[in-house]
Amino acid sequence: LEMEADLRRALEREEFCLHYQPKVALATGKIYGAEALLRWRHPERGMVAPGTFIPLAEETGLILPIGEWVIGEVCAQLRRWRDAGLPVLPVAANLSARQFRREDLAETARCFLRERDLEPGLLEMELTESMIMRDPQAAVATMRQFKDLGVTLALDDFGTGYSSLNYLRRFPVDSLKIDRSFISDAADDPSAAAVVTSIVAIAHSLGLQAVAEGVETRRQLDFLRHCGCDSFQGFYFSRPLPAADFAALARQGI
Ligand code: G
Ligand code: G
Ligand code: MN
Ligand code: NA
Repeated sequence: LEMEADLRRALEREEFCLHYQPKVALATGKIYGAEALLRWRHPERGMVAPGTFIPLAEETGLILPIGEWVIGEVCAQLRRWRDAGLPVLPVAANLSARQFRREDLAETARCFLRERDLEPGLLEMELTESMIMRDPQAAVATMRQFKDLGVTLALDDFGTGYSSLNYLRRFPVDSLKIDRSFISDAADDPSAAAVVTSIVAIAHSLGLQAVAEGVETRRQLDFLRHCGCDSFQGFYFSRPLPAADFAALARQGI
C-alpha cells in the first residue's frame, strides 16, 4: 500500500494545503465567506483531489490528524489575513465521520481559535446527514458544544441523506447546503426544481439559511434567486482558489 505510506508522510512533509471557494450572498451579490477544501500536493503525482485519498485516510484513521490539521490551518490562515490587513471572512471546514465522533473535537477547535485569537464566528463546520444519523444523540451533543462556543454549523450535501424532518428540527445547525446534484438538474428538470424549492422552504421555516452548492450557470443562479436561496457557491462564481487568489478576489468583491 504505497499510497498509505505516502499519506502518512504527507503531514510531516507539509504536502497538504487548503483551497478556498467563495460563497456569495443573495442580498449583496458579494463574497461573504468561503469553504476550505483539502488538496494534496504530491511530489510525483501533482495536485491530488480529496476524493482519491479521503476514503483511505478514513479507513486508516489518518483522517484524524489530517482533519485536525485542516482546522488548525483554517485558523492559521484567518490569522495571516488579519495580520496582513486583508478582509477576514468566515471559513467553513469539512468534517469527516470519524473526526466528528471524537469527543474532544469542539475542544480542539476552541484551542485553535484561542491560539490565533479569533472570534469563533469566523469558523464554520460542515457536517453531513449520514454523519449525524449514525448516533443522533451524540451528534446533537457535539453540535451543541460547537454552538456554545460560537462556531457556526452547516448541513452539507443536504437532500442526499436520510435525516427525518423530526430530527432536522432538533439539529442546532445554521444552514442547509443543497446538494449540487439537485442544482445541476434544477434548471431543466421540474422534479429537481421542486426539491430545491422545498429545501429552501424547509430551511426558512426552521429559521435556517439555504445555501446552494455547485452553481455553474446563469440559468441555475436565476432559478435559485427566484427561490429565495440565501447564498451560492460554485464554478459560476469561482473554483476553489489558493489562499492568496481567494483574498484578492474577496478584496475586489465580485
Ligand atoms: O474539492 P473536491 O470537490 O474534490 O472535494 C471532494 C470531497 O472531499 C467533498 O465531498 C468534500 O466535502 C471533501 N473534502 C474536501 N476537503 C475536505 C476536508 O478538509 N476534510 C474532509 N473530511 N473532507 C473534505
Ligand atoms: O461535498 P462538498 O460539498 O464539500 O464538496 C465540495 C466539492 O465540490 C469540492 O471538491 C469542489 O471542488 C466541488 N465543486 C465546487 N463547486 C462546484 C461546481 O460548481 N461544480 C462541480 N461539479 N463541482 C463543484
Ligand atoms: Mn462541503
Ligand atoms: Na456538499
